[in-house]
Amino acid sequence: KIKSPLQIAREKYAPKVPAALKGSVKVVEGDKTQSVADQGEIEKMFPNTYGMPILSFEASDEKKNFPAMNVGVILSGGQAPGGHNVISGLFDGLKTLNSDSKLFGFLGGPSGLTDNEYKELTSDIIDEYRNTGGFDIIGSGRTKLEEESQFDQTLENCKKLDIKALVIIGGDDSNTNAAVLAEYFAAKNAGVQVIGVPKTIDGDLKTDMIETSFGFDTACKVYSELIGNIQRDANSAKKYYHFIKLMGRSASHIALECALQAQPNVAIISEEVEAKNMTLDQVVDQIVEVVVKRAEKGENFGVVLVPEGLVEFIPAMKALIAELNDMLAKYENEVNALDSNKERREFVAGKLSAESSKVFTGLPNSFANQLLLDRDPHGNVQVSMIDTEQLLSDMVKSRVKKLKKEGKFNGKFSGQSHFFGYEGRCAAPSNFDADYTYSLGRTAAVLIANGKTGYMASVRNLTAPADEWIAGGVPVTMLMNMERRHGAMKPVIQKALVKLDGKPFKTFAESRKEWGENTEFVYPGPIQYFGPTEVCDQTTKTLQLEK
Ligand code: FBP
Repeated sequence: KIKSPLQIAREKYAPKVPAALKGSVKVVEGDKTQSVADQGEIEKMFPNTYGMPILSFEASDEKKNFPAMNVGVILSGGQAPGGHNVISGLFDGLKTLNSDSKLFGFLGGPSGLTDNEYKELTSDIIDEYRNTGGFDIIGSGRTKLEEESQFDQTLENCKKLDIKALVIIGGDDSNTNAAVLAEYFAAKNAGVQVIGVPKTIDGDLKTDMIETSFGFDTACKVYSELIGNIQRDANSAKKYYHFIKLMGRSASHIALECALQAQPNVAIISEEVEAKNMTLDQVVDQIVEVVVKRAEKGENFGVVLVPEGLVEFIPAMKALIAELNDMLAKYENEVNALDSNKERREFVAGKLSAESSKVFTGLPNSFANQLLLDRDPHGNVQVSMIDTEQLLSDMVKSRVKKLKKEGKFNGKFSGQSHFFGYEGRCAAPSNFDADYTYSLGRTAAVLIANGKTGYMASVRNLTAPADEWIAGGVPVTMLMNMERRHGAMKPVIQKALVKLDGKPFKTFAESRKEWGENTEFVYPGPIQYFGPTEVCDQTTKTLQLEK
């Protein structure tokens, strides 16, 4: 196999870990916990795993002997840089505790567990993937594990391999499933523990105890590099407005972080749009205002960042999408049986409330069609398939055309649209993500060896040097609340959205006027893996500001 010189050099990188993980570990129990909301209902649904204490690890002199154990691992959902290091950290952690322990990787995501598709991960395989991006070591998938028959099948397959614990590396939905599975196994006294690991580039799986999900750092750095490059191109040619949609299915953490890094002219933050009860037209107005101001200075170019999840945060669109989700779940067969998009749109419009029907029929057809696309297995709209950046560019274009006719705009407007998503999800992890994920893997091994279940591996104090990071575990039920999914109320991990009173957003809001009217672009450049620590080991601006 041919490897790039960087790949070869990166193989030798030894990830940094918290001091407590360097030798024997003492597990210290903190306070008992509660779910973030709906405590009564969540407690009833998780009688065996609700309320467990927070755990933190301390270095210890006591040498303990742990029996050999077989452990299974899956990667779930969208790729995020560092997944391979979670697995290599888990592998090294298990082998350190007992060299006869074995690690099995279930293939292709959660379906590997039910279909019993697996491979043993040996040191030869692990060594090939250290510090690399991607999830290709065992693959990933989005199958939802929620039926009891799937749980029983999983248990049967674990028993065949004498597996004592499963590690589920996933986002909010997958960790929700991990909690449900942990509770099911605990209730049955099945003898299989379940540990989650917080993954997603979206950065929306976080609390005080889970300061960031892995992959967010690397993905934002890749996108910020590209945004910087486009900004320099825009500033050189001075003829285009670039509309860049950034991944992040729901929260706008990625858009906000990239804005803080690159200082574009406009960055829409969905959470603000929702809080201010804005319409799509008002979002467009905001952009047009910047375009007009810049034109007055002769600057007919710029960069606009658009979060992927925007449409779901515009209140009227949100109401429409919620109705569509429930309705498409109910009439799935009828809608699928129709031959043309036109028929589908008409059928759907007839089933919506009067208000939503008006919003739906007022949308451009191509955009309305995109709202009817298949939901993902968790019942979410697949926002990465909706061209919001193009919609906004088109709407700005027609608005400035009108202003020109009225004599209120003297400049030029020409839009280009881009979508940055997949190009960031499998990048070679930054030093931060390589260190953080390896530490999370080592943490998961300690949680397992100490008999814990229903916990998410947690490594915090992340703006300090890795040596001072605090490793431990957080009960997954602590992050849960009740939400409507597929037309029914379900216990799920609450998504962490951008806080409008938080320092990252406030910092952005204080500067955006200047960034809009002037050209104050910053060019972050590519991720550096070797070199001075201020270049190579910086965390995200979000983490630094949230500290
Ligand atoms: P996860 O929440 O599973 O980590 O996935 C995040 C994400 O990258 C979103 O930003 C994006 O909307 C979605 O995955 C795209 O999914 P797919 O890979 O199925 O197209």
